Amino acid sequence: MDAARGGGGQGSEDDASQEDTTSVADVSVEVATVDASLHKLCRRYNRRRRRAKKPKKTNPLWNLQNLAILITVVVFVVVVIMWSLLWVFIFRRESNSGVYFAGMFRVANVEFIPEYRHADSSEFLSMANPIQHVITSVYRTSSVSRLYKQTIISDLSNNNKGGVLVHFWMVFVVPHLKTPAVCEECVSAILRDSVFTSLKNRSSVGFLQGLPVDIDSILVNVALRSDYTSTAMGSQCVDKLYAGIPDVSIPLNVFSSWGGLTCHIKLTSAPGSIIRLTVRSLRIEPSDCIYDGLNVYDALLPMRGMILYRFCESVSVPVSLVSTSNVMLLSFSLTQGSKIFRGHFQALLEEECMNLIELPAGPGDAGVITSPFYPNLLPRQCSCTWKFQMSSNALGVALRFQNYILKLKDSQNCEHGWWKVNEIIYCGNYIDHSTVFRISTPNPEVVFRCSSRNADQPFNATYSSYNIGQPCPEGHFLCTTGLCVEKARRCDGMDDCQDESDEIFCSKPPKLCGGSSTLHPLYICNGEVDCSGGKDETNCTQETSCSGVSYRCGDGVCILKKNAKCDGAPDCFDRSDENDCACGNPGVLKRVFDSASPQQRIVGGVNAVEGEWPWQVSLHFSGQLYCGASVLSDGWLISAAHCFSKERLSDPRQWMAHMGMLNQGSAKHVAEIRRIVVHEYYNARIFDYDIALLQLKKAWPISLEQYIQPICLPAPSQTFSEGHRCWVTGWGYRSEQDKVLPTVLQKAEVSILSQSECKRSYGPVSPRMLCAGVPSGEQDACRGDSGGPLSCQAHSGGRWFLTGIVSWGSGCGRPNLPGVYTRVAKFIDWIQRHIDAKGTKL
Ligand code: 4AZ
Repeated sequence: MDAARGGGGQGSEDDASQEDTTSVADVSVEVATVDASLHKLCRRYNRRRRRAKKPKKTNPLWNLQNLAILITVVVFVVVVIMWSLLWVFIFRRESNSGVYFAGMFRVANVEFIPEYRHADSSEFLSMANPIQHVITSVYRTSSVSRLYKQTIISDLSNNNKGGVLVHFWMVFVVPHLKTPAVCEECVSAILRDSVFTSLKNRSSVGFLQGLPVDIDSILVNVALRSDYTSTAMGSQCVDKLYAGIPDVSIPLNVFSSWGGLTCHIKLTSAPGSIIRLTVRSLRIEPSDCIYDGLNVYDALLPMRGMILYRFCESVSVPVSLVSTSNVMLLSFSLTQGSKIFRGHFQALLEEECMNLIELPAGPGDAGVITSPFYPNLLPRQCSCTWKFQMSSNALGVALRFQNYILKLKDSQNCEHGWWKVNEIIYCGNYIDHSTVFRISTPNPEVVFRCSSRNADQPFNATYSSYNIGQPCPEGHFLCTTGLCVEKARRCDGMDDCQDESDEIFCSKPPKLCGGSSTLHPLYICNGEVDCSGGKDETNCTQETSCSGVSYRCGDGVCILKKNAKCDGAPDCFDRSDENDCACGNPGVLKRVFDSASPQQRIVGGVNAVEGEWPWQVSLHFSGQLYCGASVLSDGWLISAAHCFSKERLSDPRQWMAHMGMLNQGSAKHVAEIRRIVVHEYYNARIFDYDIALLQLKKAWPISLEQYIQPICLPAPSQTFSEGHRCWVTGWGYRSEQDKVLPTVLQKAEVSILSQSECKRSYGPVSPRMLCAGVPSGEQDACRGDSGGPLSCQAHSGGRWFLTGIVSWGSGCGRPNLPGVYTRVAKFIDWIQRHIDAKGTKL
């Protein structure tokens, strides 16, 4: 009987629970009926209770079951209500986001008074409030009126052009879908278009609802919310300092205890002056300015377009930089830890840079011209003129720069200095060697204008007169870099001109193995037997004078053997040539190198096998394959600068290094990137200095050394002669037209080409470039392979060296258009300097 009743009871409970499910579903759909449904549920529960009570004997278990159901339902309903409220108040709110703009403009015809420096003064408020209303009314009557929230005038500064410079924040609240409506250009255009200027008085000052505003001074930049909250009024982390007297240093010392915040120091100086900031020392964690950094702005608000300089690493040698006007903002982002900034700032009176130079005849340097404010960084805006007066019309002016070159301007803008020499325009560029710019007209006028987006490196040049009819001394050759080198040095296999102009159109040096003439230095101890009996390869460990064709041992002694590094034989007396040689040896996994691979030929390539190229890395940007790289150590990779040159590509957080991988998607290790170091002279137009280092966040696990291993760096003297066979590897496209990237790592064999051959294909290529390919073009690198290795062995079975980095080329796989690679041997000091400074070991 109990059992039968129990079964019936079970049946009715199932029915009830079905009913309950229906009503709960109703509740979740219509939140407003929650109470009614609850009421219904209670009634149903009471009915069931009454029904349950009908049997003469009450079953306590039965009541407990019902109670449990009720509690479950109530909890469920409460959860639904809370979720709905959360959705209404949090998620829906989040779908509207704040968009922040920092802006400034000059209000003319107003006299600045010192009280304006204090944002809480009544004078400030009576000036700022009407301006705030004007801006508000402009945007309230514009196409973005519904999105506009507020304007806050944060600062008023005096201005070198007169009037008052107004610095303000604007906030828009924008549903996600409408974000494009408040783009930087749109918001800026609204303000600009609201200024009415008269063509008649030809002034840039017009009227913004009655306010005299200089239309040329309007600048609006989108800004970060964190910058807004940390600088807008009420922030505890803003300091203001004023330099009223020129040349008086005001100390600036910051000891971070705030950690995790962005703090600002606003500097202003007397009208007519500019500000010089000197950073004496800065101690921060290097992180590409992601965690720690000091941004210096040429404005009073953190405006993206006004960044003067970014200090992303510690500074130990003082650096000074100057502003364009009398305002500057220091924006510190410091994480917890002992972070220290020491420095000072001062007001400088602007001076005209105009120089009259009387140049005497005769050899030797007559003086030095320097960039404005030298040795301070080059400002964003400057102008300087040098007028040379010569003693004879037969004389010209030779300007010898340390690390700078002038080239005729083409259709592009000058990025590192604009020069006008006798009405001809040149662009300046930084380079790692000296150049001589020769002006062959008498009494020339040289005008220089700063044209960099940020503060740039300073430069200097020694000047001398030279004989226009005979620029170089007797017995010398004029290089296209303007340098003069001894004629005997032409075609000697050494780049004496620094641009190889002394080494082009040279016939291959004859192999003078016998007789009295000496054998060309390129053939001596280059690892190849060039003379019968191999006498060119004997006594290679003997000491020689240090030059580009000798190997420098750790103790500074140079030996003749060019490829001494990691060749398995100790050649240096101190054995340093065999130190640090745990590299370039694919090891156990790769037993038979030329083993048959699946036949998938791509730009002449075939599938690689597991462990064959353990230094090969696949670099993924935002989850997509973008470039290749090579492993240099447990903490560093090397790649091409052009992979990271655009702003969005320079954020290390967006990159992942897939290591120890044969098939895409099966990496043995995926590493995060801490920092990207792009070569400071990288030239995006001609791909010169196309090299970058990537520091990993964490060392890759040593347990993976079977799959991941560094490649050896060549010695600066390393030579592989024309025709030497090397391998290029990567997951790049298999042809120019290809739309699908291969899954398996591809390898293709290519031959090193002479620089002359390379120039025959491409015209001028820099000494930092190297060509490799096959005449038919069949084997080549392509898009997606960039940054990856060109791996070479001195001899079969030897260690592999990173001879090149995939850089550029005309298309892919075209006949007589070889791949162009970054010549790694030219960058050994640069690589070592960066890796040593920032710690190879993590
Ligand atoms: C590229 O776009 C690229 N054929 C790389 C290498 C070559 C061409 C293009 C050489 O990344």
